[in-house]
Amino acid sequence: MSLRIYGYAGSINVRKVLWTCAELELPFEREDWAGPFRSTSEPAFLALNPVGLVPVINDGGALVWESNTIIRYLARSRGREDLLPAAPIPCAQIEMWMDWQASDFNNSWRVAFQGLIRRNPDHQDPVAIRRSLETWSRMVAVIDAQLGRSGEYLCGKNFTLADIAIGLSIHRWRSFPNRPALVNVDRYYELLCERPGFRSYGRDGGP
Ligand SMILES: N[C@@H](CCC(=O)N[C@@H](CS)C(=O)NCC(=O)O)C(=O)O
Repeated sequence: MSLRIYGYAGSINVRKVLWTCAELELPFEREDWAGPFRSTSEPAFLALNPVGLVPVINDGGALVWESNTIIRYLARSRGREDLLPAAPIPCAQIEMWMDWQASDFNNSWRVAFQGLIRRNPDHQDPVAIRRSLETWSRMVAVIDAQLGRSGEYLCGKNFTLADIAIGLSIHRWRSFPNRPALVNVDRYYELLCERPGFRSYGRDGGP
C-alpha cells in the first residue's frame, strides 16, 4: 500500500509533507480535505485525526498527523539521516527551528497574513495587524542572522528538515509586499528555488 496523504495541496502544512516526499523520491496518493474541499469535521476525517486538521498520512496502516511530526517520521523511517541526523546534538539543532516555526513563528504572522494577504474580514484591526507585522519581521530578522552565520542552509552546509519548515514560512513572508530587505533571506530563497521539491510544492503552491 502506497503512502496516502490527506489534505489540500494549497495548505502550507500539507506542502511540508509534499516537499519532503519529493526530497525522499517517495510516491504517494493524496486526497483533498480541508480548505475549499471536504470538511475535516466529517466523522470519516476525525477517525484519521481527532483534532480535525490536515495534513494526515497513512503509511501502510500507520496514521500520523502534525506536519512536523510527519516529516520527521518520513525522514527517519526512510533512513534519511542527511535530513534529520540520529545524533542528539545535530538533531536538536534542526528540531529547535522546526518547533519554533510551528509555535512562536507561526503565531507571529497569523493576524498580519490573514488581514493583509487573505483580506479576512475577521482580522482587520490595524493595531493588531501592526503588532503582528512587527513580531513577524523581528522573527524573520532572526532567521536572516542565522543564515548569515550558517552561510548556506539554516543549519549549515546541508539541506535538512529545518529548511522545509522554515523555507515554506519564508515563502509566505515574501508574499508580503512592503517587507524589509533581508540579504541572507533573499539568498536563501534563491538556494531553495534550486530544489525541484520546493519549485513544485513551495514556490508554486500559493503564499
Ligand atoms: N499544527 C498543525 C496545523 C495544521 C493546520 O492548521 N492545518 C490547517 C490547514 S493549513 C487546517 O487543517 N485547517 C482546517 C481547514 O482548513 O478546514 C500542523 O502543523 O499540522
